[in-house]
Order: sequence, then C-alpha cells, then structure tokens
Amino acid sequence: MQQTQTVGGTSHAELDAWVKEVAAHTRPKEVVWIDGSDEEIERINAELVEAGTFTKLAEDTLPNSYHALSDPDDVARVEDRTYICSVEEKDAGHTNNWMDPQEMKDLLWPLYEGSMEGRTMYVIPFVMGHLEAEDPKYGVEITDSAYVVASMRIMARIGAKILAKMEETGAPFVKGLHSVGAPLAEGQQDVPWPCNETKYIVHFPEELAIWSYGSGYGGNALLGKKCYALRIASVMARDEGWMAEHMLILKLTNPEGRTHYIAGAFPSQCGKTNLAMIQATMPGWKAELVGDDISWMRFGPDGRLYAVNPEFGLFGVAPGTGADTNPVAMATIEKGNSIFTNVARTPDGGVWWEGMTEEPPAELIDWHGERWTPDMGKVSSHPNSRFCTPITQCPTIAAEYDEPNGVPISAIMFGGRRKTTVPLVSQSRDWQHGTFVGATLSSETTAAATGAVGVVRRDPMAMLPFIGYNAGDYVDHWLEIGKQADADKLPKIFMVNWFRRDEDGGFLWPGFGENSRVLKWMFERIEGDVEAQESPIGYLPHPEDIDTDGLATSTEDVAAALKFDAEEWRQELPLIKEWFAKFGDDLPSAMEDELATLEERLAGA
Ligand code: GTP
Ligand code: SPV
Ligand code: MN
Repeated sequence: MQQTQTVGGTSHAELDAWVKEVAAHTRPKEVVWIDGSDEEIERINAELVEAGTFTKLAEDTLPNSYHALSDPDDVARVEDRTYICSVEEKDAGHTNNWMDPQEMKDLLWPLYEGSMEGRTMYVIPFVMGHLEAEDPKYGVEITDSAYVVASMRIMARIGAKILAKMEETGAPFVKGLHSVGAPLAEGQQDVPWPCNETKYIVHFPEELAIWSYGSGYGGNALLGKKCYALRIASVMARDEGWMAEHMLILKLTNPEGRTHYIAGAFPSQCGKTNLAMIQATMPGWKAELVGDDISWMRFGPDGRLYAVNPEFGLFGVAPGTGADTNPVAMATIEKGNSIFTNVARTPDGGVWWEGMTEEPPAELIDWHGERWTPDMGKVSSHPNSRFCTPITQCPTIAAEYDEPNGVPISAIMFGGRRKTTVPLVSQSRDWQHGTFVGATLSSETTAAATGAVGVVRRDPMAMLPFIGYNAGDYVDHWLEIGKQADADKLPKIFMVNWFRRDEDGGFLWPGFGENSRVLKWMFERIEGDVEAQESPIGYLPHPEDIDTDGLATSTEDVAAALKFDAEEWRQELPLIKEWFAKFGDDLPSAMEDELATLEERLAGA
C-alpha cells in the first residue's frame, strides 16, 4: 500500500482506527489533524487563495476575510438528497427520506473509494456547545475540503484542546465523513469549487454517524451544524430527555432592568439571525444575542428549560442584511475574520449584496464571477449567499453566551412567512396548544434549500428538514417535555408572522427592529402585566397594548397585521388535516384533540 503522509494523530484508539480506515479507502495524498492554531489557519487560507477558492478581501476594511464563489449548482441544502438511515424505516417516518443503513453504505462506500485522491484529508475534532458543559457533545469531521476546515473553525469550537479532552475522557463522539467527491488525477488541474453532481447527505442515528458526499455548501458540508446539532442531536435529545431545536435565543431587558430569555423557531431564511441581533426601537429596551440558529434545551435543577447555543459562529443570509435592517450584523462582519460565499465583490476588495445599501455600486464581480452593472436587471448575489463570521465579534453578544449550562427560557416563538392568515402575534393557551401551533407551523419555501421558492408548506417547529427521527414521535417528545415541568415554569408559547402582506403585496408590518414592539408585548405577557383577548387560535393582543409610539406604520396597517380572520383560518383547516393525515397512527391523540377544539371554536367565530 502507498504510504500516506500524516501530520498529527491521536491516542484515542477508536478515533485513530476510524481515521486510518477512511484514509486507506479514500486514498488522500496526506492526512492533516487540525489543531485550530492561528498558524495553521493562515497556512490553509493561503492555500485556498492559491487554489482560487478564496479571494482575499481588502485588509483595511475587511481584515482577514475572504470571498468564495461556489459551483453554481452547489448553493443550498439538498433536502431531496438527505436521508435518515435508521435501522427501522418507521424511525425516520413521515418527513424524511429513508434507506436501509446497510443498503445505503453498500451504495455510498464505493463512491468514497479513492474520492480523496490528490487531496489532503483533514481531521477536525470539535465540540458542539461548551467544552466545560456537564456532558460535552463531541464530534470529528473528516473532510477533503479546506473551505470546510476554514468554515468549521468559525462555526464550531475545534482543535487540539477538544481532542485532548476526548482522549482524556474517552467520551462518545459523532463521526462525520465528508468528501466533495472530486478526486484529482496526477497532474490534473483543480477547480476553485470542487464538488460532484451526485450528492448524498446521510445520517445513521443509531451509530452517531454522518456521511456527506458531493457538496461543499454549508448545511451539507459543515457537519457540526444541521447534520449533527439538529438531525443527530434530536435523536440524542429524544433518548436523553432534552431538546435540539432550530431556534434563535435572545436576551431581552426592559427599562427597569428585568430580563427574559426568548427562543424562536422560524424556518430557514425566515428571520432568526435578524431577530437574534435585533436592536429595540423603544427607549430603554435592550436586546442581546445568545444564538441565531440552533438551541439545545434541557431542564435545570430549578425545573426550568435552559438553552445553549451549540455553535460558535454565524452563517447568515447576506441579501437583505444592511445598515438599516441589521446594523448589528454589519458591525459584526466589519470586524473581519469572515468568509463570504456567493455574494458579489467590489473592485476595491469589498463585498456587496442586494439590500446592503439602497444604491448598488456602479460595478461589481457578481456571484458567477462575471462583471456586473446595475442596469443588467439581475441580482449580483445568490439569494442564499452567506456570511460566516465569529459570533464573539457580535457587539450585542450576551455574556451568558459562554455559560456552559445555558440560560432559562421564558418564551418560545414559532413563526414563518405567510402572506395571509397568520396574525402578527398570538399566544398559545398552554404547552399542549403551543405544541399544536408548532406542529402545524407553515411557511413559504425559501432559497435556503434547492427547489421551488414561495410555496406554502407545513414545517413543524421549523424542523421539517432537520427532524432526525419519526415526526410523530418528535411531536410526542414535545408533549412529554411539557409534562415534566409545572405549567408556570414552562416557556410561554407564541406565534408570530412578520411577513403578512397588503393587497398590493407590500409588507403590512415594518419588521426588523420594529419587531421589538412585539417582543415587548410578549415580555409583558410573561410578567403578567398585560391582558389579552381570547380567540380560536389563542390569546391576541388588545391593539392598544402594542406600543406604536414613534412607529411610522399607519394604524390601519398595524390593525391589518394584527387581525384574526376566522374565514381565513377555516380555509386553513383542510390543509392542517391533510398534513396530519400523513402521520397515520403516529400522530399523538392530543394533536387530534387540539385540531377538534380549533375547528369547534372557528365554527362559532
Ligand atoms: P437561516 O440562516 O436560513 O436559518 O435563516 P434565518 O431564519 O436566520 O433568517 P434571516 O434572519 O437570515 O433572514 C432571512 C431573510 O429575511 C433576510 O433576507 C432578511 O433580510 C429577511 N428578514 C428578516 N427579518 C425580517 C422582517 O422582520 N421583515 C422582513 N420583511 N424581512 C425580514
Ligand atoms: C438553514 O438553511 O437553515 C441554515 C443554513 O441555517 S445551512 O447551514 O445551510 O443549513
Ligand atoms: Mn437555519
């Protein structure tokens, strides 16, 4: 056998054996263990520039930052290529693609044979959540993509310190195997963004393993994120009695200095990063960031649910991010140390995307790498283009972000993009009703995944593409969590919709910073400071209780955004029934009960 050169290694026998097995099969030219040091990443970034994957941006305005353009067919998550390969088919039920694990391996293992030829195989030890957590959740990603190494270094806690603790404790870890599936023959010229037309994003929950093939894009390739922290972790959470959710976490402080932590589940590209970085528009109110995409929640000794953000970076949607909509994100990015993918580049080494400024620059290099001018009538940046930036650079980060055991959650929001029907805000009657609201959450599809955009689909708890097991069991797990605490200790559950439209298609509600007015109402509900009115879908605010001081929006538009319309909701019933029918016998009966209650209340409304 040809001798592969290796830099680094481990005394962890199981890890060592796995890395050697993969190397022998994928045949990289060298194996490099990632230690996470500054020298190491400088070398890797330089190699990425050399390879044409990265273009270095202007050091004076965006220090230590890089621009990358992907293959035009590798720009988003591929939900139709994503599989949960549980041993039993029913354990992947209703929302996932499934294949027998052995059958899948028989299909995939040959694809990995020699798939790293001519490339470096990197081994990235990482931990999701804090290394000092009670039960640190380890992972190791093997990848043949230096872009993935550079991105993982921003998005997760990685490197030698993590490996040392894994070796010391021998704790279990998730094995993530990633290959772009583009081996290089002797002397073959590489491309800036190697990938393969054939893509597989595969999870083996019982084995704590992930096999990803053919894509270099974020959610497909940075295996700590959606693959581990949601799909695999949701299975761990079910088994261990906690929750792994697609939620932002924010800290809200009122003018009197009282604080509540609020989590929010919105589907991809529906506003989590923006809300997590919100700046309140009302005097005296303060919001801080804890997490923008993923929340792991478990009960604390006081019986409340505590949330941690298992990530270390932000992988945010670029278009729509600007000084007027999300100044905090702009300030975070401007500190540098970031990777920008599929946005446009300015001639002077800056970046630009639709919505960053009102007026576009006169000339750009667009996301295809071609010269772009505003008169061309096309967008300069891909709608799912992203910034990848260290969370610790965020000027509004809460100190508790680094708290190993997290923050107590007072409220959970569910929200999506709905042009009609769903009012600006409502509150669930109790945990079970809130679970129903989450289980029937709907939203228009976005560019975060390949496929049609703007189609309304049910997206339970914003987890449709991320539930790692049977969706009926997942809803049941939510109900079980609700039985484990006193009602007054459980988070209150709210439903929000920033995206309701008027007849001309314009947004009724201004959104962004003004969403703090809705947060204020929730805060007052949590504190028991404000009354609400009952409706068939839960409690609605009395319109006068939404603080509109200094708000430019017309009273009519605010009223239309807040409006509950029984007829629109009656039209929603068959869609909910159709959705629930998919679950067959796995639908918890409490959900049938809630649906019947909603139908009855709507009949009388
Ligand atoms: P993922 O990273 O894909 O999970 O997305 P996300 O949920 O974090 O969404 P994000 O905050 O990145 O917002 C997605 C898009 O929605 C961006 O283009 C935002 O500018 C836009 N957006 C966010 N909040 C609002 C809002 O309150 N109103 C309106 N109209 N648009 C918003
Ligand atoms: C999402 O699609 O929900 C994201 C981006 O947050 S990705 O990492 O690609 O999943
Ligand atoms: Mn997301």
